[in-house]
Amino acid sequence: MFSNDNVLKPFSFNVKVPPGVIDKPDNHVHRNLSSMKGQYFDQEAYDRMLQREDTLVYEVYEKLVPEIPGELIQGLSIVHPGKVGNEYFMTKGHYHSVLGTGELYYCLQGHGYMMMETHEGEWAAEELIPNRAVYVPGRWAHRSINIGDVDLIMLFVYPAIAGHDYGTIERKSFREMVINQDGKTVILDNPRWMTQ
Ligand code: PAN
Ligand code: ZN
Repeated sequence: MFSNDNVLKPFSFNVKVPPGVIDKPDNHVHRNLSSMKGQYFDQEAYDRMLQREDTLVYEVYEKLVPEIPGELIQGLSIVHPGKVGNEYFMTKGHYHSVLGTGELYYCLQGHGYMMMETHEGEWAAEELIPNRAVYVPGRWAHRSINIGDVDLIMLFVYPAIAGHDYGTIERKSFREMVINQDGKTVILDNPRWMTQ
């Protein structure tokens, strides 16, 4: 993490897609199935899959900057293809701790959805295809979901002060889920969603 005394100089970095890497990331996060307990609808399928292997579901590469107003964190999010039962691989999803901070995503490869919702119960899903940008306004929780057969790769940019609130989604889940039903991708009400 950057301390506030660090003076930030302009910089650039190369993005390589595929495979979905950036030069000299400050952080490389691995999220495996075991870190997503309770998030997938089909709990039995989740347990069975985890018994076989703690599969890598998604990765994040970050370029860090001082966490002060005005600075922007950027990086790549890579959601691997796969399903737990009929539900597609996805990120944990979160609200920003500073609720009013937004985020821009730019899809570089793959096919998916950005699932979003507010504390007030509104929800929205935007389709992710290569060269499409999705804007997540402040106040909206967001989760990316890979509905394709290849890695879903997105560049993201968000305010360095945003912070992450994972707890709310871990407790309540998302209102809608994206599953494969008889070979078709559908968005359905999530029975695990809690209103409070
Ligand atoms: C992204 C996400 C990234 C992984 O950088 O952190 O896609 O998703 P989770 O953080 O939900 O595990 C972002 O939205 N940052 O704010
Ligand atoms: Zn975010």
